[in-house]
Amino acid sequence: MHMPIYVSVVLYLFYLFRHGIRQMRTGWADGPEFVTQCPIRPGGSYTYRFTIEGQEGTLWWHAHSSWLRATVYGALIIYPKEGSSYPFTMPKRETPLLLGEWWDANPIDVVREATRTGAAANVSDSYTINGQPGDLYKCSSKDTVIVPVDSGETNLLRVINSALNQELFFTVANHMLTVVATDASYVKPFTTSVIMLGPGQTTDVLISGNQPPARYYIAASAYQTAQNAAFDNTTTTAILEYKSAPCPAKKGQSAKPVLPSLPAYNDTATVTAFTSSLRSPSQVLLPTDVDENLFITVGLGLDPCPPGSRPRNCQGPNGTRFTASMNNASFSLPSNFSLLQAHQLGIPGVFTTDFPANPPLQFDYTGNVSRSLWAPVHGTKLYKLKYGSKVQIVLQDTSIVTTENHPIHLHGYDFYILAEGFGNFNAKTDTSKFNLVDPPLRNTVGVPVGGWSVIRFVADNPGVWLIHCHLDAHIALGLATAFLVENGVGELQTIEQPPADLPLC
Ligand SMILES: *[C@@H]1O[C@H](CO)[C@@H](O)[C@H](O)[C@H]1NC(C)=O
Ligand SMILES: *[C@@H]1O[C@H](CO)[C@@H](O)[C@H](O)[C@H]1NC(C)=O
Ligand SMILES: *[C@@H]1O[C@H](CO)[C@@H](O)[C@H](O)[C@H]1NC(C)=O
Ligand SMILES: *[C@@H]1O[C@H](CO)[C@@H](O)[C@H](O)[C@H]1NC(C)=O
Ligand SMILES: *[C@@H]1O[C@H](CO)[C@@H](O)[C@H](O)[C@H]1NC(C)=O
Ligand SMILES: *[C@@H]1O[C@H](CO)[C@@H](O)[C@H](O)[C@H]1NC(C)=O
Ligand SMILES: *[C@@H]1O[C@H](CO)[C@@H](O)[C@H](O)[C@H]1NC(C)=O
Ligand SMILES: [Cu+2]
Repeated sequence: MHMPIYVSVVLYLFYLFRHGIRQMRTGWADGPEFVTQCPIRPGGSYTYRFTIEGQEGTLWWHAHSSWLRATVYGALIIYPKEGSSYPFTMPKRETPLLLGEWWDANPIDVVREATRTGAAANVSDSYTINGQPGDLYKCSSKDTVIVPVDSGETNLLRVINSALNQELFFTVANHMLTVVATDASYVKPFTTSVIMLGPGQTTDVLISGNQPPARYYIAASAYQTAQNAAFDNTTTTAILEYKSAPCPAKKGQSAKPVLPSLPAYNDTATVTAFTSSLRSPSQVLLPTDVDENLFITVGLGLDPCPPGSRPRNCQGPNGTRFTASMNNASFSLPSNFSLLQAHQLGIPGVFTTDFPANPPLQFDYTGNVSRSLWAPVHGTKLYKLKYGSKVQIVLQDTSIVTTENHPIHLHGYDFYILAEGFGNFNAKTDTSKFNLVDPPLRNTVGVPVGGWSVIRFVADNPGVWLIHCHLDAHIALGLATAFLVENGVGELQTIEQPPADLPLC
């Protein structure tokens, strides 16, 4: 049985995005501004109506307008249906842990400044766990989240990376983590001391109260792969507290919880070990006989400053402006209609469907790329998919400006991650590395720094679905495109009519 969920919102100028929900035919409730709706105006309201089909686990919702999701986000947890249970022993407790990012400034001012100057956006001043930085920052000893556990208990931690721009390592002092799910899909359980999440990703881990009763830090810090780029090099903490822990003051123990060691900010080997351990619980029904074989480069770029520009608007490296693209197309949002409305109503001039299936130029993607290739074209280029087509995408990082791990998120779908690797994808030698048996199912894949990922899905959800880097600093630069998935035959393969209260531009 499908349970409709009604989320009612009255919000200032943003739309909410239920990140990762496989809602079929109701793209109107997806949320990204100018993609599936126009923003909700001040004082306006819009009710998101959608049905959850077959998903269980941890997702989240967030604003999808400019950088408003810096503060507007929350967990969206889908429990097993009544009468069914988790595929692991029922934990005694469950704790959602949302990792966030905080600026000692208005985040909207930060992104506006970057857009105006063309420079890199300012980095955050702290990370947070459930909104609190933790006591490793100055004057923040009272602002620490306590996560309870007791000896012999198991706690299910639902970890969500809600940070705007930073991939994060996550660990707990002296405790191993048993990974049981990512992005609301179960995985074959495995044990690790540290996990890494890109913005947009979730990871459910079981933790056992099998250590001496005390207080232990839960900690997160940056996984940073862009070279010569500033980043927030701080550590946010919460405290895992055994209920039976002796009161530190009374027993004369150190008041400080045990601190875990976190990987170095550039420890890609640890990230690779983690992501390559992810497997579906059993053999999957993988789409074969691929209809659409796409190869999409992802990366940054530098635009020359238009003649006559003021130096204050050309603050990128050597008087340029930062940009980003997929297959050399830097994505701009429309402003008069949402893409989905323009598609549904047949309004011309809002988008084109000429997003290239392959890089327009082949080059050594991760080598020393000639400066003549660094400036992309700008536009609102979509890629059209027939209903039901089987799609494979090689996502290839480039070294233009810098190589970097980009967390690429696809709306409206989950996809299997068949393989990942470093350097340039080579169809002749890398196809044999595909996991065609039990690849993990996710909605966001961290494309390895200077490397590639291969994903596969069936285009069975008609609509207009954004695919983008989940580092918000990169969306603003154009690291995005959208799939226009055509209707199939019959009502159940056709996008629903827009709701009467859909916000218009
Ligand atoms: C960005 O950082 C610079 C340098 O610290 C500072 O002068 C500027 O005010 C910051 N911008 C915003 C919007 O906070
Ligand atoms: C990050 O901070 C640590 C501790 O303050 C310091 O030792 C390290 O050099 C910093 N690393 C970078 C890359 O800034
Ligand atoms: C990580 O950065 C440090 C300097 O901050 C460097 O010494 C080390 O070689 C780097 N490690 C990797 C794996 O790149
Ligand atoms: C900027 O110019 C300097 C000096 O010519 C050069 O060394 C550097 O590589 C340039 N940086 C970029 C990103 O173009
Ligand atoms: C919508 O905006 C685009 C670009 O700004 C413009 O080309 C197009 O004519 C507009 N469409 C309508 C119907 O106003
Ligand atoms: C990259 O290529 C440029 C010109 O093609 C050359 O000047 C530069 O030295 C090369 N850089 C490296 C690191 O090989
Ligand atoms: C992107 O397109 C621009 C404009 O045609 C071109 O100058 C540039 O070389 C292209 N770069 C790549 C990587 O295709
Ligand atoms: Cu990115």
